[in-house]
Amino acid sequence: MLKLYGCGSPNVFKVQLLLAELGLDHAFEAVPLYGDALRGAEFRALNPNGRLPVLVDAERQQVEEEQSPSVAQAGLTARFCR
Ligand SMILES: N[C@@H](CCC(=O)N[C@@H](CS)C(=O)NCC(=O)O)C(=O)O
Repeated sequence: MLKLYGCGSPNVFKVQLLLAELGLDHAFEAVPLYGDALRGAEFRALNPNGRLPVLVDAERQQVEEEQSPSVAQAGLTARFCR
């Protein structure tokens, strides 16, 4: 199961759009862009850069995306577009 951590930003929206285009079910967890959430240990364990979006694949137990929508696009299309 994919889980996207995001906020209402264009970078997050690009990943949401890609997931929709690929027809991939995913959970979404809203993370406040401002405040301490991105600096907390729990979030830093997901993404040491402390930035959104983050896409986690629970089955693979790894963070798929933590840098840019283009990285996410490359990773997701490589895995799911066959
Ligand atoms: N290179 C990343 C940048 C991600 C990014 O800057 N995310 C913003 C939200 S759109 C963020 O998390 N900002 C919080 C911060 O910089 O503290 C991408 O293109 O997705």
